Amino acid sequence: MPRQLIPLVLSLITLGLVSCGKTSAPNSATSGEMTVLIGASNPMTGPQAHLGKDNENGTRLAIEDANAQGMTIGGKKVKFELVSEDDAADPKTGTIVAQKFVDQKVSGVIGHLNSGTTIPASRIYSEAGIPQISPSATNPKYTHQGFKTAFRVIPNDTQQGGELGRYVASKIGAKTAAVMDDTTQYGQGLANQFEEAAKAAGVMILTHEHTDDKATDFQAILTNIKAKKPDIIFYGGMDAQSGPMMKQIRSLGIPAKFITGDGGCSTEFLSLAGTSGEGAYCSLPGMPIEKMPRGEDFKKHFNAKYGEIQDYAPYCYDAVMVMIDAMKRADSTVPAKYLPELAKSNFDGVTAHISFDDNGDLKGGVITVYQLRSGKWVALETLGAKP
Ligand code: ABU
Repeated sequence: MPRQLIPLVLSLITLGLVSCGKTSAPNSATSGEMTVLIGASNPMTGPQAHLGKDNENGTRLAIEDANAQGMTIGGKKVKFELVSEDDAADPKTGTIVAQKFVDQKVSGVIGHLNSGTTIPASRIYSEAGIPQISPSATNPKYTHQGFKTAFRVIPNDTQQGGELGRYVASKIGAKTAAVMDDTTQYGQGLANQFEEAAKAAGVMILTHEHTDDKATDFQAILTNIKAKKPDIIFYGGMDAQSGPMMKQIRSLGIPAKFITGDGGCSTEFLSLAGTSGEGAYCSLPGMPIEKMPRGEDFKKHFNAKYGEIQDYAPYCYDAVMVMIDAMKRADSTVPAKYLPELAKSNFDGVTAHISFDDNGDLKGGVITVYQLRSGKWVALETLGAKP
């Protein structure tokens, strides 16, 4: 390109009059084909990047499968396109990403991964009328703010914390517990729900300690916990903390059992905790993958392309598919047109049959408790209403 033309081309790019490699404008119809943007926001950097990648891959797989079906919506052949953003699990960055998605006119959002990003972002999507389905954020507040655009495809922490609190009393036989959380909306919220249910089931809570979602050294807190001799330690937080914490619990000679929620129930926990993790308990919303309606097929399909599932990839896949199903029934990808259909979903997903209550929460969700045995998470029991 002649050097004298460069300033002109740069100006046109800034004004959006020249594309940077795209063949069609987003969410637009050209020559009979319509490109529909689906936003996905996850932590793609930092200590939770492995979970963010897992979510992104589950979302991408669904979009590829939907495109392979060659769908026609509103008389146009549709091509779905993933717009993936890194919110770094940071609430402020989450709102910046949300505004970016609104400005890009995405048709829907799958995410965010964390409750701490999902909740503040949900107001922005609500004001813009853009449907949002979180595959992993479990803090109950997300769907209890009165936003018609907010949905999730997994049970929330009122259910998860409640089931875990009762489980340690009735099945593990704990009489005393130490509680710890990462001070995030997820970790602290889940720990509070656990504490309330455990107390109600007769477990004495000896202490409730707090760390954060960047910490890796828990020696001071664990030394305090050791002196209290709890039967069990509950941690509300993610695997980047619970993995190293587990090692430190054992290296300090603390004999207490250990239990955590879905944020620690990952493949990554197995490597981070190593052999110190043997005997640890965790929970994941939903049935074990082998018992999900189409779990085995999904696992093979996902493993062949991306390797082991970390945590939420099947839920990301379902979130995309239930959104597209609503678009098909509405015969429109316009948010205001397909949103009412999304609320009325009755969809046979990979993970469960998906329908939503008036808040946008999954109806009939269950929680499965696992134990780490010989280096693997083994499903012990599924709790709660059957889907
Ligand atoms: N549900 C655990 C991880 C995501 C979150 O709720 O923050």
